[in-house]
Amino acid sequence: MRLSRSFIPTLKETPTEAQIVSHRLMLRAGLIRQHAAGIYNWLPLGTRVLQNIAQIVREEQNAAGAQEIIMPTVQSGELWKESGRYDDYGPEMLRIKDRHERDMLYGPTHEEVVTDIFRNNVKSYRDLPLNLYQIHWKFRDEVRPRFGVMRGREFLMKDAYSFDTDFARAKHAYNQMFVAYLRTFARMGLRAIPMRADSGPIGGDMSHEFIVLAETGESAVFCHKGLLEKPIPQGVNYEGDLQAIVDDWTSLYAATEEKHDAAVAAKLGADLVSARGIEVGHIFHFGTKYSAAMKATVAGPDGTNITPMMGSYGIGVSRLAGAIIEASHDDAGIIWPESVAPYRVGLINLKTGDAACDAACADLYAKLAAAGVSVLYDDRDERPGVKFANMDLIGVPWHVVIGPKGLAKGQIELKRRAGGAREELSIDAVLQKLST
Ligand code: 5CA
Repeated sequence: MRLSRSFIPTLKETPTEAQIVSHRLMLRAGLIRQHAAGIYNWLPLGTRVLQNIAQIVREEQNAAGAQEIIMPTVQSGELWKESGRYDDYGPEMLRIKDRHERDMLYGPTHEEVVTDIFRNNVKSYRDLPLNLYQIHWKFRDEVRPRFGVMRGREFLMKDAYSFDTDFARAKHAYNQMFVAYLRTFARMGLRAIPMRADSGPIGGDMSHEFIVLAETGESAVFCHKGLLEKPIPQGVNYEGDLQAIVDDWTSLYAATEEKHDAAVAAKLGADLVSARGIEVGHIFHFGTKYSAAMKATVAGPDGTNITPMMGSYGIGVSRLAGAIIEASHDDAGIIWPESVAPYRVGLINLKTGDAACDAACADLYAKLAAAGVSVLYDDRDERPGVKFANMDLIGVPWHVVIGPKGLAKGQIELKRRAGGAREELSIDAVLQKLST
């Protein structure tokens, strides 16, 4: 993409309404714009990041055996009356009447809808296990939307729902998501620590929140420092027994404020980390809470009905964009991990209008595109300082700088955004390095 043609409305001034760095940088780098309290437009750069995050989530869900679907955002209130949550959910639920005065709502979560799909379409125990997920918009009329996309009212969530015939199998489904989550967040350059958590309005008694430690996090959290270094599981066989991996992670103390036991934690002494954290994922096992209330059953091997055991598994996809920036930025701007960066390379033409610079940039731009590398090419007629500052703010991982002096010697500059290391290389060497 040529910067001269792109819609990336960056801001020079620090927006005063933004209290935390990720919100400031998302506004300044032109990723998002607020539409109403807690409701955002995602501009081209933000959209690319959101899609990259969603794609990692999708790949890891698929690897763990979950299947993607898309459920409606606007739901019928009738289902929620069946589960008993229509009245319980309270003012966080955006309630809507259609033209026939029927109770509708904008979905804050989808346990009822997925259980309805299940009861209408799954008839036999042979069709289990089943795990269905979607990556879709939710609305929760939060009392205090704040920190930009971190606590929005409309937000993008990955929500998965598992169905199993008995507790042992449901535990396996829970473990599959537990391990998939460790891998998902690690691929985004984040260390998310699973912590014992309250299940809140979703219900159930087995629940973990995945927490990224950050000073600006909304919750106080406590954990054993060993969890900060534990290796992420590789080459996982999701059909095999995952209990040992889960036990390895859960045997060390980790709890959110609600589940914190100060007496137990005190025994950890210097190994205890007390910090603040951002909840990027939350998994729940809640047994037959929804399947029983909504009369979802399948025929068992002997013909008698089985009420399936369920779990639900959420990831805050839009919140992650903010969490990644909280974890990876400096005074100059965002430092995107390669896996989620809106572009991999930022190409800076130091002297737009100079025939040699223009030709070299156009040539490298075309060759990188042909190699499948995404490039943001700053071809504007601007001062070098403006271009450097802008590319640092946007935070793409690699900056290639082409100017008349270097070009005369056959050299261009390659800079790593993270750490700032620079090298002088030939155009071919840069092409080779960035194409692998
Ligand atoms: N049905 C379950 C799991 S599918 C559920 O709704 N879980 S949740 O309430 O914990 O939300 C899942 C994830 O969505 C959270 O871990 C968090 O990362 C994200 N999330 C929740 N509320 C918001 C919000 N207001 N703004 C941005 N992200 C949010």
